[in-house]
Amino acid sequence: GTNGMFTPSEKKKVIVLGGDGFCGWPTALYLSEIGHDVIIVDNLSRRAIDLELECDSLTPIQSMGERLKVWKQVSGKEIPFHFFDVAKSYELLRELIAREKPDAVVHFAEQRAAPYSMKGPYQKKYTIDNNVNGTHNLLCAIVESGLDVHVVHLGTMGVYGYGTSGGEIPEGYIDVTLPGGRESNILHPMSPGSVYHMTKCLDQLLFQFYQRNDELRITDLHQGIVWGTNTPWTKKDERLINRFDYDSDYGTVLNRFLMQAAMGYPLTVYGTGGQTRAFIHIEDTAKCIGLAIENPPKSGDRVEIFNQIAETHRVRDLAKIIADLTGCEVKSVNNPRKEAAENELEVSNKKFRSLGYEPISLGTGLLEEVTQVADKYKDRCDVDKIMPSSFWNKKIEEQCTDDV
Ligand code: NAD
Ligand code: USQ
Repeated sequence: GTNGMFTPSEKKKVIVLGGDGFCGWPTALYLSEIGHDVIIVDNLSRRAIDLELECDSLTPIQSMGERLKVWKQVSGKEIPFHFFDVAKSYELLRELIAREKPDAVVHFAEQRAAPYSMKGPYQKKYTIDNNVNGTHNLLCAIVESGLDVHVVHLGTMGVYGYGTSGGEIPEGYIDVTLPGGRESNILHPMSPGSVYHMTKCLDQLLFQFYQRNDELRITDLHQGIVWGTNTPWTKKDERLINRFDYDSDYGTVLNRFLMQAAMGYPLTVYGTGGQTRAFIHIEDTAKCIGLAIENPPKSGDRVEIFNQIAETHRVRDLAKIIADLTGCEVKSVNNPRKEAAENELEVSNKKFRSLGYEPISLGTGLLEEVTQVADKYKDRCDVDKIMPSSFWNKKIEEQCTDDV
């Protein structure tokens, strides 16, 4: 049995926007596995960005047609796939929702890499257009449909920012006393660290507005950095394998370190590595979304916010854990980002815990990731894609390139 899985109280129809991606694919399989009727929408833009960046998933991912054929063979379940752009094809989205009448829409379909969003004007503008329009189209289409559809959005811990505020980060909202003494409960102040993170802050305002104006039922999941590759469902057949990004734009820190360890490449700690971040395993991403679908807010309730995280770690501590495990070296490289060199981070995840979430912790499966995934596919790695190639501003770029 798979730890932490549950049988939903009722079978639901769920549209997964962005169901070809790193989080979306394993989540679609999980939701299908536990009995929901799943429909995937994706415009395959992530695969197209691989062409632009001249790199590829470390793991050999199959075409969507192949993925869905194999899933049918191993599970007996059919997942229809619709190829269109959620940000550009409003009519297709509206028609799909009106026709399928889903109970829930899970929204992963955004450009999610902070470094890519800072690469240049094209990527900045694309990230804003794609993410803000995609989210708005979804909300607008649900209102137009007149249906009571629960929106489950993948947001980020990064909306809170990584200052040294001190104290625990609550689940979305804080009590404040406004000037003049008025008591209020408001969204935690937002402090995005990239154009990408900024789009998630804009998404939050769209959700607040559509909840108040149209009583949409919305859950926003402030997710930490996802690590790992496979889940019990993507492991059912090698052709179901999940993507694994290791390049400096899309690779996230822990997965990059795992791949670097397998390659014998010194771990690329940016600056002092004093940055503290929140982490969650990919299998828990899927399970938490199952829990969110099972526990929708009631109509009229404010936007439900969960902090979707398992634990927090400092970057240099992560590097040390992996160095101790594998014997690899650790290297400090100039930080291509504008961010606090050192920060504390304490995060509440009480609500998910109260729903039965038991997180997979870092100790579990780390070495298996190195040997079964990173090491197994390391011939596919292009080492030229490891060092940073997006810089937060011109000054930082000069410092970083002077060093080389
Ligand atoms: P991903 O890029 O692998 O997947 C996103 C998918 O959405 C891709 O398949 C892409 O083709 C699709 N997509 C993008 N724009 C689209 C559009 N306009 N129309 C249709 N499809 C579109 O990213 P991911 O890592 O799976 O992240 C999914 C979501 O989870 C993102 O919103 C991200 O912000 C959030 N998240 C990810 C992480 C992480 O560590 N990977 C952490 C926290 C939050
Ligand atoms: N870092 C290194 N070395 C590397 C790569 C990154 O030291 O080789 C550092 C970065 O400077 C940063 C931290 O590690 O301080 C995290 O970087 P990351 O690329 O792993 O994660 P981030 O940019 O925050 O973005 C990722 C996902 C994004 C999601 C976010 C969740 O790409 O979609 O929203 O994690 S969160 O961190 O909670 O904002």
